[in-house]
Amino acid sequence: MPGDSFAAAAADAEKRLASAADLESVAAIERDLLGRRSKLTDAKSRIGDLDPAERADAGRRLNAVRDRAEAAVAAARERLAASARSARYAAERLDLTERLPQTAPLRRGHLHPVTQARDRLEDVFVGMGYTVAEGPEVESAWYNFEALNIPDWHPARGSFDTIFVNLGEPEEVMLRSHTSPVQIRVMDQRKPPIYIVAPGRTFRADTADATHLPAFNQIEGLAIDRNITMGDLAGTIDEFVRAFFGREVKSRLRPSYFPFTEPSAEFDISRPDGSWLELGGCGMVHPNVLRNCGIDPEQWQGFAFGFGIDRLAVMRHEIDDIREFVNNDVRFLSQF
Ligand code: FA5
Repeated sequence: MPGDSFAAAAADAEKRLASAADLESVAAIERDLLGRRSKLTDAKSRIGDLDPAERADAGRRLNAVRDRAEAAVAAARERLAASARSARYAAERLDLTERLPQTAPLRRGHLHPVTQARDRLEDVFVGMGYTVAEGPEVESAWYNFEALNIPDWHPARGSFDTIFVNLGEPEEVMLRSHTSPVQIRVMDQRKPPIYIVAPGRTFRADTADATHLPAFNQIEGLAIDRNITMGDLAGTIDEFVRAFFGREVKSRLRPSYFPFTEPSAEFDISRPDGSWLELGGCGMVHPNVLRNCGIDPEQWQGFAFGFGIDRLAVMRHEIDDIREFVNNDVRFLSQF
């Protein structure tokens, strides 16, 4: 039978395919077995010599062996492709758990000096019995101005150099120009007695110079209780200045004006060279502000203050220029 020698060759080829080490050997085996001048072609041509009655049967058997041989070739190719893939994956593998040998000590960063000042301020006031409150950085005219007794015709609005946000009615939505709106938010929600501080970022269209930044930080303080006086305010400021600086820094109050406090004052602290730096404003909470929050000014009084945290940090570290804080020069920042 012509197919028999092909079947024997195919069985032998199957064994060789199973152990073929590369694609070229597979191609050579395929050519030899199934190609144009192969054992298959030879077997096919010899079918023609057979008795016509035997041809169909011989042809069927030959095709079956051929199909099996072709499948064996395809399987060998797939086996080699799979192992080539895994070899490539192994070569490309990244060991993400690898630890490089440490040649120099790791350098740790630390909190920004202004953040350190803010944390320290919170600690000082928490130590005095205050809790910490927060408010949003984008505010409405009601919270930033109106509830604070600054109606839209009031000239004090001009002094805040407000940065408005293009949302809603013109000049209705803004980046808060001070932390005083947090006073209103707290009094809206809590009943007196209230003792809070509210540190946070504030924004003004101020040109940066040695003592101004367009985005800076303030801390607001609010104390509402029965029988609070200006003396309590002065004592609180004194106490905090001493606790914050831990050294002899003098503070002074100067009469001033804010629509939301009456009487109002500005307070300065002394620099090492004897000059004064304005730190913030303060005063007794205006009765209109208490009324705007549903608090009866006949029963409750309070004081409020607000000052610049960046300015405090400048003082604490005796830095000449507040802009150093936002230059992000690691050589400068790593000193603190
Ligand atoms: C106010 O913002 C009032 N809300 C403070 C206040 C609160 C008064 C409660 C009464 C009762 P003033 O505009 O003066 O006030 O700002 C307060 C402080 O923020 C300034 O003294 C200064 O320390 C700081 N400050 C103001 N503008 C800047 C700026 N551009 N860069 C850095 N610090 C600033």
